[in-house]
Amino acid sequence: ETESLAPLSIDNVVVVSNRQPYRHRYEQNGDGDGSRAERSIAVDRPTGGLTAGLDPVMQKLNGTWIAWGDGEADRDATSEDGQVSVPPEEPEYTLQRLWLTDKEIDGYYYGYSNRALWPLCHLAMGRTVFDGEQWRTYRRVNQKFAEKVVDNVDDDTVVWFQDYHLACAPRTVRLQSSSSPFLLHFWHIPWPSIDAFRACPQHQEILKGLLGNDLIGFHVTQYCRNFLECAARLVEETEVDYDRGLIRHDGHETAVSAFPMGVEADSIEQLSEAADESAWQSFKHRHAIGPNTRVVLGVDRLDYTKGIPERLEALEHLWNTQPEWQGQFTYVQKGTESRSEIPAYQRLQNRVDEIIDRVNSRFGTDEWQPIVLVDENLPRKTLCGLYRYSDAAIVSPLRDGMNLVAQEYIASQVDDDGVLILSELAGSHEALGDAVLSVNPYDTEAHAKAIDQALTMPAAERRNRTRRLRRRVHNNDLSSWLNDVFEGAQQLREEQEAKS
Ligand code: ADQ
Repeated sequence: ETESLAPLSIDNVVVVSNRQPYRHRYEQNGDGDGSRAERSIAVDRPTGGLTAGLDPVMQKLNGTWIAWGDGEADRDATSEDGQVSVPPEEPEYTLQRLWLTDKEIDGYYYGYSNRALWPLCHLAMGRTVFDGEQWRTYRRVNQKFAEKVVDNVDDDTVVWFQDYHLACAPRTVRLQSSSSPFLLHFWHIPWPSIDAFRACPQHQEILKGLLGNDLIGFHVTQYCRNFLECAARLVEETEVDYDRGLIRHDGHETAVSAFPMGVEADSIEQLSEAADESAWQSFKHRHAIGPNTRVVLGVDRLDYTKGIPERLEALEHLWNTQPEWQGQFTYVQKGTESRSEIPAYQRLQNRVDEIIDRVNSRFGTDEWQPIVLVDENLPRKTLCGLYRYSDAAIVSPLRDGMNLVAQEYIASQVDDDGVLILSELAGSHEALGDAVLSVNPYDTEAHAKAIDQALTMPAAERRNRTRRLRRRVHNNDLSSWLNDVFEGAQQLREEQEAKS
């Protein structure tokens, strides 16, 4: 993977993220009483996505990764000063852990990050909770992260912040560090329009925190435009150059740019090639799906932004208005429980269960169950097998920064035959272009029609569309995204040096 990375003149990188790339945990040996002598430490390593993609880069650059440590095994594996070398068997870089109390995790993670910023950025205004105490905790935890960064940088360091958990940290680093590291931030979720963002009582401080960065990346240009407008109109004394994507504030310049993220297309394709049809048949058998019943797939975290109830209602509408589809296909929802400490997520889970029960009892027969919910944890190869052998997939978020499931589904189509139904409101819709079957997830009738269309599409058209999509996903994969981000930082740094 790292072979494809262009040679970088960046050689000192500090990544800062909420989640850590390696997690230690105790494993029970035998059936003893759990005393220390009978336990050993195991390490969970990154599987898939950004963390897995960034890990080899960090190994190559011998960088530092700052994240919060979680639990007793993490503590026992970490030195006094919070450091642990990873990967454990052949150390290449430093994982720098910081510790948070339960109260801090509540206020910062389950609180402000996921009850204020997450719904705000996804335009779910009715679900936002702007709680003063949670906000102060968020700011304090950001201060903790910033202090760790300050301890680990010099003038040559590129600091890379990940996501909405760390909006305040960049400005603190800029103000408190005696050196001038290059600060880069990637925001993985949408940036809303000013009309939504100004509702956030802390909008000034969030924006100013982010304007501590030298470069901020978003998935698509619309989020960049929204951010530029928020900065121009909500932060006093800013100068914004919309054409060049530059914001000047407090004597410092921040560049804003789109870097559409991709997936590890080659390895997904290999896993999909390796997934054989007999494993697929036994998956179907395990879930009481007939050998000749077609399958439409959905893979999501159980999050209210993913449009799962809306999708289930479109399916219900289809089976109701076109009964000839009853018994013809099963919809398989792979859903992973997520953030279930938060009431809105518990309500969503209940609602999903309710609709599935209703639809299954309304249309189901002894031979056929319309909807199957799979909540078991599937290995990546099995997931790629599901992608490959299902007839169609529905990715219908109400709002999504990018959505990588859509791209993983395309990368898995080694037989060039699966149809992707994709929401117009996902960032990946802009990235994938016109060869997908588009849907507005709020439009139940059109959604049902798209499912009908996916299942009746002629083979030649499926092949044609899939080939075009696969090319796109391969040309814009995860390593090319990493390259673009690092190159963007490097270029800007050179420009800064030339100016000073
Ligand atoms: P997420 O909201 O988590 O990520 P997404 O990009 O769809 O959304 O998924 C990330 C990864 O999780 C994918 O690799 C996918 O395979 C895996 N995944 C999701 N549901 C799963 C399930 N039920 N079982 C197994 N694996 C599952 C956030 C933003 C997105 C953005 C990413 C990356 O919300 O918009 O694309 O970050 O920037």
